[in-house]
Amino acid sequence: MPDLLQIGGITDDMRTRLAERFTIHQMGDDYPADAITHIVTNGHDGVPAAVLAACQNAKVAASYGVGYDAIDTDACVARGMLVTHTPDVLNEEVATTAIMLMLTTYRNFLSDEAHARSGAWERDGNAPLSRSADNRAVGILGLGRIGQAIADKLKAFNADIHYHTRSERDVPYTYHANLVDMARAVDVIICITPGGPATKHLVNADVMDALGPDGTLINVSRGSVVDEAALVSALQDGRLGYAALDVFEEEPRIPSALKSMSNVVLLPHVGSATHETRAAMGNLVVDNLLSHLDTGRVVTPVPECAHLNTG
Ligand code: NAP
Ligand code: 8YV
Repeated sequence: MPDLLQIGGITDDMRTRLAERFTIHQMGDDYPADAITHIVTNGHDGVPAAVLAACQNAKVAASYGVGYDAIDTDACVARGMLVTHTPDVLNEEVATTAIMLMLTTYRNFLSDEAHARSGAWERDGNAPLSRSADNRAVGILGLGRIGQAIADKLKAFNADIHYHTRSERDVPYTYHANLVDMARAVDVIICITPGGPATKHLVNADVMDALGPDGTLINVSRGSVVDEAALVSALQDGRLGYAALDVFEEEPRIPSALKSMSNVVLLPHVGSATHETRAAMGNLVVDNLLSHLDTGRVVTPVPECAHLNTG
């Protein structure tokens, strides 16, 4: 059987399917680098340069996640290696996470829940009023597969939808070629672009200042998209009102300043983390690897590698 290098964890279902067709080697153990033909990894661990250099016969790296900024696709393409990811199967879940972050921030549900649970309701009376999440102007930064699912779900809240991408799309929302202009026009920005150098610190102090003291920044994309130090300063100074974050610059580290702020909601990168969606992602990872064994082609190559997917 061909040799597969496993980087990071995989689910039991993935292991069961993969073990029927591959000899699985775990990174960290001694593994036969020259024999490795396939690699399974994830959006956090990527494929370290040392592994790429050692596994000269690897033909496919299949990643568990849609974002692949942790993988050097240029280096993979240069040596004819296919990289796959898991688009679409997680759109609805990640969009739901973004909407839940927006609702939680506007309606102050975390402190309301604490008010109920702690006995403060009986002791001190009603919880303070919150802000309505309905009828808001929402700016989506990155209107791709997940951004569109977020826009669809926002219809239920009668949102006035704006978006910023590099290329304008044929959609019934207000397009802004300039991100600061969009920030001035909306109440909330939801970040859902890819990570990597092209989007690093796209959301900077100017964007936060334009969003303003009543504005809310939601990030479900990658921590690198938001300048985290600038975010802490903007929230501390009151130049930005609220933030809700699923992703951080140095995961799993979250700056302690953010942890102490009551106008911030924090999640540990759980945008797609349900049993159902993770099972669908895992199946797609395995489908890619088995398809390559059977046909020489993969199911969902990243765009940079699509021209190599010829079988
Ligand atoms: P996608 O379909 O490729 O959409 C990406 C969108 O971002 C496109 O609309 C693209 O439009 C825009 N974009 C790219 N670069 C940009 C730039 N420099 N400035 C402005 N807009 C830019 O990707 P997707 O499937 O929706 O996934 C998006 C990202 O979400 C993933 O890459 C991943 O990092 C993140 N994600 C996070 C979680 C989580 O658990 N929190 C889960 C899944 C995904 P243009 O090309 O026209 O600019
Ligand atoms: C996962 C994600 O947490 O798909 C992505 O890009 O960020 C998440 O779905 C991650 O990739 C798991 O490896």
